[in-house]
Amino acid sequence: MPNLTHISKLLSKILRHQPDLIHIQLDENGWVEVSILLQNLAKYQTSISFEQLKEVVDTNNKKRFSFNDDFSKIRANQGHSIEVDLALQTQIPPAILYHGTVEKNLTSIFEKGLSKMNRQHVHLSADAETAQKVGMRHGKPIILKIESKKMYDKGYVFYLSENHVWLIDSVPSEFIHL
Ligand code: HQG
Repeated sequence: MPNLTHISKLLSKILRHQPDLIHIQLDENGWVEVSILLQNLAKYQTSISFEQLKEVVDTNNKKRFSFNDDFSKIRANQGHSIEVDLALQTQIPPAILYHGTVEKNLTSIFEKGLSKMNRQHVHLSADAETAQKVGMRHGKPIILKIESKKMYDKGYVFYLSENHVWLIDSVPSEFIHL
């Protein structure tokens, strides 16, 4: 019986990056029918119940997934590498947002700015502590401060995901500070 973390990681992989893994397709907004997801998970990966799926959605530490209103569909809230339209709302950012990274990326980041790399957006955090955790996934974390309000005032568009990750297309180096 897979544990909740295992299910969450598998769902992230399928709903953000590789629906092909269990032969499902996401719609243009990133949703898939829960019944099809559970059926194909059982067929190609591991069998989980609707109750387990709901527990993962409800208890996930980063609120990575959402159901629609009648629980018939599910999607990842952000972090996709495949192209989906999350119909995100634009938002006015706070004065400063944070980005966690590692030293080996710094030369390139200060040369070219922050790019979305394999994802659909650059991910920024509202607090330094969260950025530290994001950076730690890649090694010893370095926290960059982003002058988000200044960017907003210059016309850059910011989005806030369902689970409170700030998203943007790119951040030019002039707005990035150590
Ligand atoms: C770096 C997790 C060189 C960037 C987290 C990062 C987040 C550059 C890496 C979410 C660069 C990309 C995303 C440039 C950016 N030159 N390196 N020009 N521009 N980078 O994993 O932000 O747990 O795709 O600094 O909490 O680390 O999956 O992005 O180090 O919200 O839900 O390129 O993933 O969420 O790495 O993390 P990633 P990220 P989950």
